[in-house]
Amino acid sequence: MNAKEIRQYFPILNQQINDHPLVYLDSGASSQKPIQVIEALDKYYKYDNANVHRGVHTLGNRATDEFEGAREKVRAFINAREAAEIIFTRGTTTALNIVASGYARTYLQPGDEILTTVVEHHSNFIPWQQAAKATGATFSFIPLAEDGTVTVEAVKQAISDKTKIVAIHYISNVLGDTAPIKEIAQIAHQHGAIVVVDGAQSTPHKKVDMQDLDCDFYAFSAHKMCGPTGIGVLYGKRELLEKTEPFEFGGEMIDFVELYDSTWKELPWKFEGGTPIIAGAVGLGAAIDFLQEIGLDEIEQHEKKLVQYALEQMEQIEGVAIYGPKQNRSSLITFNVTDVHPHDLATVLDSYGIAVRAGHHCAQPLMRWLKVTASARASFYLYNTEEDVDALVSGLKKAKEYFNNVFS
Ligand code: 7TS
Repeated sequence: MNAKEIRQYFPILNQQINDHPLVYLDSGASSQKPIQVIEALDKYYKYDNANVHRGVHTLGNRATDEFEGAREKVRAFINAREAAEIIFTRGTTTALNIVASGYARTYLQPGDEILTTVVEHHSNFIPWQQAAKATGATFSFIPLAEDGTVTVEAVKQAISDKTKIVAIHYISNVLGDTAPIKEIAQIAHQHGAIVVVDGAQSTPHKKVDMQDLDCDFYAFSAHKMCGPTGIGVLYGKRELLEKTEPFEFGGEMIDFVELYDSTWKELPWKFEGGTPIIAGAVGLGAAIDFLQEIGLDEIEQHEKKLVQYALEQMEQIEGVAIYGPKQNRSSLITFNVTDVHPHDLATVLDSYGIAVRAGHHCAQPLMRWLKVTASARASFYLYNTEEDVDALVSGLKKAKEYFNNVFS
């Protein structure tokens, strides 16, 4: 994989920010989009746009074929059994809320348990916290290892027959650890619980296989994997999706509407009320084609090498504290520099054209566990190079110097 060649597909990367070449290290928040995806959206709107599932006219049929074709691409991409198990949503957040609302709130009873971790992004935390509050279920946490990782042992100890739902990240957006989802699913199933996986940070960076992982629900967002904003996916096993109540009611998701009751369309459309995210699905399909052409294994290898290269250099800088596991880390590094607020750090880095994220990363319980209020994060993707890492390291050194001078 040649990241320098790949960069040519991303027009946005070819620009100066504050008189420096842009070094985009915030793909964990949202990735950039290749020309292939931009052109697919352009083509759809220029030549094929119409509403889906209703018309007999040619544009309507074309749009429907492209929309449902994208669903099939997603199915193959994550190796789901059937396209009906792929629900298009607004993103990971909506996907997880569908399960928390239509499944957890419908079926949990007082005394049942939702098991999660304090590592979760708020999108995979608050929906469960609120579902527990609404149903009287217990909200419990798998204890973390010292480096913040989730071990199979810890899951075995935390789970019980009261556990009905295990809600967990595949890759954390702060620590970059990879949770042992396949083993967790096996353990959960032995206890009669289901596993809901937040795949927002895993799907862009590694091959994922629903049948191999055997998780019950899985959520991800297109905008973190070269696709457009406004669309994501909820995967669910058919029998569980059948049991899950619809999240939104309205046009397109009904079979029959009577005065005092209604019935729902079959899967997946039962969850896609209103005009669906047609162009978004087309864009997501193009993003999948793009990623597959390069190869998810190649992307993962490239990022692991970059992260290793970055870690080696960042560890040398005095006063830099890095969070998360040392080994087997995915595509991001979250850190702090002694006596420098991460927002100030990110502002100085931006003055050198380097984009990193600073803040609590929508993971306040984890910040508390780490005993920090905020942190900075550099996140990498297929278009990042060793030169980007060098720029970050040099930027960090300059920022440290700047703050040392200002405050000494
Ligand atoms: N889960 C994880 C692990 C995430 O990283 C994010 C977004 C979400 C859920 C929510 O995804 P959305 O597309 O519905 O917003 N994470 C980040 C981030 O780390 N910085 O900005 C957004």
